[in-house]
Amino acid sequence: MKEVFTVKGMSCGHCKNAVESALADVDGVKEAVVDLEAEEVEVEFDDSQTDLKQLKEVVTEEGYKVS
Ligand SMILES: [Cu+2]
Repeated sequence: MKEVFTVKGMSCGHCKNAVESALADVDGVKEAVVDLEAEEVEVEFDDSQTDLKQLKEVVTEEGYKVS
């Protein structure tokens, strides 16, 4: 499935890469794409292996704010 959520605090390409690679490391995640301008991340994942709550936690652990 595909979900989009807001991530606050991403300011540059480094932040984009940090969020994308942290999400891509989660089992079940197929793709994570950050839109810096929109402050959003779109994640495609297998919901039998992970869920939105876990994905948001991973982003929070990287130091960014989710909503
Ligand atoms: Cu940055």
